Amino acid sequence: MKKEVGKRYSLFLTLLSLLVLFGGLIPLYVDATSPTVVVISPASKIVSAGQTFTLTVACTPGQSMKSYELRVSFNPTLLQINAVTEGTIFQGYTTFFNSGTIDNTAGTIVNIYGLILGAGTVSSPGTLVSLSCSARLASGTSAVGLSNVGITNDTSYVSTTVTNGTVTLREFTLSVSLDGSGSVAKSPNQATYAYGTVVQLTASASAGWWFSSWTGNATGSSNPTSITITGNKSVVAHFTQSQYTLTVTIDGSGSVTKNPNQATYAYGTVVTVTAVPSSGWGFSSWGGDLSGSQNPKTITMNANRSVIAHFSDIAAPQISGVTRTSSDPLDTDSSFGWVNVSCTVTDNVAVSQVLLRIHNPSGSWNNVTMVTRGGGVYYYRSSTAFATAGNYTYSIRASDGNSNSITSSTVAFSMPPNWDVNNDGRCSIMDLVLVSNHYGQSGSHGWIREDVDNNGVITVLDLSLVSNHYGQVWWV
Ligand SMILES: [Ca+2]
Ligand SMILES: [Ca+2]
Ligand SMILES: [Ca+2]
Repeated sequence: MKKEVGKRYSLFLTLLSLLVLFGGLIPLYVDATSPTVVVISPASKIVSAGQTFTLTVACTPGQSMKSYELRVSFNPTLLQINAVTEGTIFQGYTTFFNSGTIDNTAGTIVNIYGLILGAGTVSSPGTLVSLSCSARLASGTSAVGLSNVGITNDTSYVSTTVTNGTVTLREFTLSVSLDGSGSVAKSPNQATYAYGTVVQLTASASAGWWFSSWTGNATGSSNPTSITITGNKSVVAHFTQSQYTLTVTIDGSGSVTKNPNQATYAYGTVVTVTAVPSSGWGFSSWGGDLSGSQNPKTITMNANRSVIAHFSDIAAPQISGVTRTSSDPLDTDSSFGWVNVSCTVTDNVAVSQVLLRIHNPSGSWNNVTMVTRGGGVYYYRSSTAFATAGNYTYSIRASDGNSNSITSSTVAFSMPPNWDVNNDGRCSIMDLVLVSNHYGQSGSHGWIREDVDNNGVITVLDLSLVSNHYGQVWWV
């Protein structure tokens, strides 16, 4: 018997040493019964604003139980308790249950209790009560607290352990996506937002783009706009590429080609402009939003652009139909003789001046202005310009208003002296014969060359005037 006691004592020591060794690791239950555990379930509930949900007060009895009583506290700005209903723990028994008094202003439920009527206890886990809850339109975390928790068996309160819970009313996301090129600033700029937060959205278009509208959970085209967070929100900001016009103005005559040739251009498009002058015209320079005379030239479309192409007249006038008429008979006496030179001058723009350059027999020269009589016809009529006998040449120089000019070919013209009646360059017996042939005739003054002194009658004086030059040669 003692030996047996000794064996037991030895076993006890062994167990004791094990307890000393592992005492820090293995829970040591000294009592025969564990505490009854009362918890809010689920311990951490996450809900959305406005959501209805159920919390329970769950109980794991540490020993047989017969009744419970408790109070609940919560944050009334976040939660509203709609109803308290009896739980499952006393299922199968007739019970007496009081659902308590809900105060959604104070955030309390008091006087919740329940018990088994008559004989009976339970020791299986179950729920004491269910709380039908609504999340208010807010975000945040409410503690759900248990207090005045009492659990009894048939005879007394039993040891309890109480664990509170929380309900978190989640925050929401605001996602912004971009259509086109730009950015959107959120103010405040947060990863998540509490329910009811007003977020201002400001769209900024990239260069060459403009903000056009919002879609998704924002609408319209106001910028900035604001959105109230009542859930997860998503917004699309639409940007539209700016289009610009390229206007070309022509100064002079010609055209300008654009490559690419479009009615409008997106921001940053590089357009090559090529000036193409009309026939008789030359490209001189760019104006407006371009300068210089490079051709072709490029222009970058980062705004509406206006370009002027200046073309200048490079075609000289044209001279045709150079004609000379003169008095008949020719006469160096300006009272009786004249010479008229005429021509036709045309220009692609306008004729500004037509000059007749006369090279005189003496070697001098002079310019005289030809006058127009319309239709491009110009003339110079003179009774004095050719009043000296001898060899002349003349040419016509025509100018437009743009520094273009042309000179006609040179025309030779000889003005015979009156004593060379037959115009053969020398004074001979033939000239005297011609005068003699008309001897005694009369007419208007100088009507024929034989009336050398232009007095209207052929007399000896005419013969004398010729004879004074007999043998002279003027023709060179
Ligand atoms: Ca011209
Ligand atoms: Ca002669
Ligand atoms: Ca005469």
